This record gives sequence, structure tokens and C-alpha cells, in this order.
Amino acid sequence: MSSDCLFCNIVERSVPATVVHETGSVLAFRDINPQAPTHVLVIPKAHHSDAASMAAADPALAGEVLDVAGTVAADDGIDTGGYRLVFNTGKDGQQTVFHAHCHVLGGRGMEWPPG
Ligand code: DGP
Repeated sequence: MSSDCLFCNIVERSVPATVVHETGSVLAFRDINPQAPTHVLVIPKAHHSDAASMAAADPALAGEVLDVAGTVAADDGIDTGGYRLVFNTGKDGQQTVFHAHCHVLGGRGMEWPPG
């Protein structure tokens, strides 16, 4: 937990968020600036700066993040049509919050390449 980290503060509930799913080690909440009808962020409660470092340090936790992403998609009813999971990583990957997070995007047709 880092008090300087926005998503750690969301885990601690000192910053509000619309939480849609929670386990002992993972939290899912709606993105403040949604890019699709469903746009949820799934994060580990423990602080890891990005997805790769999370997976290297705790592969089971990375698996749980993916499992919760699937649950969120099913709960929002976007699992039948399909959806997109995104882990922006690093500056060139457009990562802006350096606490690992999986974007769950769906409810509209996705485009490729993403740009
Ligand atoms: P990324 O660019 O991959 O690091 O995504 C960070 C996402 O976090 C971005 O889509 C917007 C979202 N976000 C930023 N600040 C907040 C906040 O205070 N609350 C919520 N719910 N989402 C936030």
C-alpha cells in the first residue's frame, strides 16, 4: 500500500469508486472516464506497478485478476458478444496509473488496431 498511489487509495476507500466486485485480494470498479458502455478496472489490492511485475511476483494473483475480469464481463452481460482486456504497460503503452490494472471494455464493437 502506497499513500501516493491513487488505486491503493481506492482499495483503502479513501478515494471513492463504484465497486462492482471484490475478493480478498482483488477489487473491480468502474473507470471514471469510460471508453465503452462497460469499462471496469480490475486491480490487485497489493501494490504492483504493472501487470508484468505483478505476474512475476505473484502469478496466482495475476490469474485471479483475469478470473475476476471474466466474472465482471459476465455480470455486465458482455461475455456473449465479446469484450476486450487491456493492460497498458509503461509510458509508451499509455499507462497513466502505475498500479497494475486490467481494463475490461465491452458493450460495443471494438476496433483493431487500437491506435
Ligand atoms: P491507464 O491509462 O491504463 O493507466 O488507465 C488508468 C485509468 O484509470 C484511466 O482509464 C482512467 C482511470 N482513472 C483515473 N483516475 C481515476 C479515479 O479517480 N477513479 C476511477 N474510477 N478511475 C480513474
